[in-house]
Amino acid sequence: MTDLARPGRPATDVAARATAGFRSAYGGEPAGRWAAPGRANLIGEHTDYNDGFVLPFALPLRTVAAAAGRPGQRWTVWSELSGETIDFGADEVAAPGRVTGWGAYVAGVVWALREAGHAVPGARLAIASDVPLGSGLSSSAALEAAVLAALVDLGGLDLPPERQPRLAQRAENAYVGAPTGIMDQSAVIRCRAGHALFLDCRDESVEHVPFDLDAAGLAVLVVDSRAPHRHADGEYSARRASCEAAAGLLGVPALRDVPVDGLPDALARLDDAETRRRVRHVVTEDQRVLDTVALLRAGSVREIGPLLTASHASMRDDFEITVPEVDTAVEAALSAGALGARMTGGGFGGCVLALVDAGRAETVAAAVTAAYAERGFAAPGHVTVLPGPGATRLD
Ligand code: GAF
Repeated sequence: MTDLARPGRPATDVAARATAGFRSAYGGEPAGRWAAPGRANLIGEHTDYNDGFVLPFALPLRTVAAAAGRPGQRWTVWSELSGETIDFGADEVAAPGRVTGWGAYVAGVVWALREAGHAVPGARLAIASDVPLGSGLSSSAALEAAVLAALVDLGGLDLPPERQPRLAQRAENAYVGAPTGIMDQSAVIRCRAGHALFLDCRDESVEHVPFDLDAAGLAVLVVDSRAPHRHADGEYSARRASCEAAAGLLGVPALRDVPVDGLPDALARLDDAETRRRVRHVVTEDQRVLDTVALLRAGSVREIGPLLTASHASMRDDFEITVPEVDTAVEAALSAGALGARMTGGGFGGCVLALVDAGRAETVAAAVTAAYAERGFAAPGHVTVLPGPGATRLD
C-alpha cells in the first residue's frame, strides 16, 4: 500500500514549498504564511445540512498559503499542484462563476468577503498542499480556509474564526456551486490538536472533545479507497433534496428535529421506502454522534468502535452512498482486528478510517491491500493520523 501523505515530509516542508513558490513566482518575500488542514469526520455523515451533529477532527496534512498584500484590487495565485499562476481582478469577483477550476475556491473567498462588506486587500499568494485532492479529506475547504486566513490578516478584517466557516461555505455554495453543508469549513478552521470538534450545525456551537489516541494506545488509520468518484455531485444533491423533502412531509424544519425515539412514528408516516431509509440514516446517525461524544467525554475511546461500524452500515444500507472499494476496505479492516471502521466524508469513494490498536496499524493496512488485490481494485493509499490543529498563521 502506498503512503497517502507525502512520505517523510514533515508539516514544515509544505510551508517551505509555499515560500519557495512565492519567491519564484513573485521575486520577493511573503508577508506571512497561513496553514489550514484537511479533515476526517470521525462520525456524523450527511447530518450537517440536516441541522444535526458532526464530529470531525483535523488531519496533520495541510495546505499553506504564502502571501503578501499589494495595492489595488487584483489577486494573483500560484499553485504548486497545477504549476499555474492565475490572476483576477474586481470584475471576476463581481459575480459568481467568472473564475473556474481550482481558482474558483480562491476567487469565491474574495467574492464572499466583498459581498459581506469587507474591504478585501489585493494580494499575491502561493499555495502548496499535502492534502490529497479528490480523496474526500476536504482539500477544497483547506484551500478556502488558508486563503481566508491570509486575507483576513493582511487586510486587518473584522472576521473572527467562529464567523469564518459560514463565509467559506458561502464561497463554495454560491461561487463554486457545490451545495455542501457547514462541516468541512468548520472542521478545518475550528478544530484543535488532540480533540475532535463536536459541532451543532444548527447554531454552530462547538465543544472540543478530547480524542487522545496516544493515551489510549490507539491510532486512526486513514485508507484512501482510490475509488473513482462516481456521480458524487449529483448523488450528494439528490440525498440533500430527499432529506429536505422528508422534513417537509414530516412537518419539521429539518430532520434533526425528528427525535430518535419518535423515529418509528415518523417512518410510519412516509410512504416511500427509499425516503424512509434516508430518514433512518440521518436520525440514527445524529444519535450515534451523541453516543460517541458521551464515550469520548468519559475517556472511553476504545468503546466508540462499534458506533463507527454501525455508521458505516447505515451509510451502506440506508443512505446508499458507499461503493464496493470502501465496503471492502471496511470489511478487511474489521476482519484484521480494527475496533471500528467507516467511510468518512460525502461518499461514492473517498477515504475509510479505522480505529486500531497502535501496534496493529500496518497489519490492518496490509489486510486491506490484500483484499483489494483479491478483488482486482487499484491499490489503496494509507496514512496513520493523530488529530491536529485547525487553521493558523505560521509566521
Ligand atoms: C461533504 C460536504 F462538504 C459536507 O458538508 C458534508 O455534508 C459531508 O460531505 C457528508 O457528511 O464533505
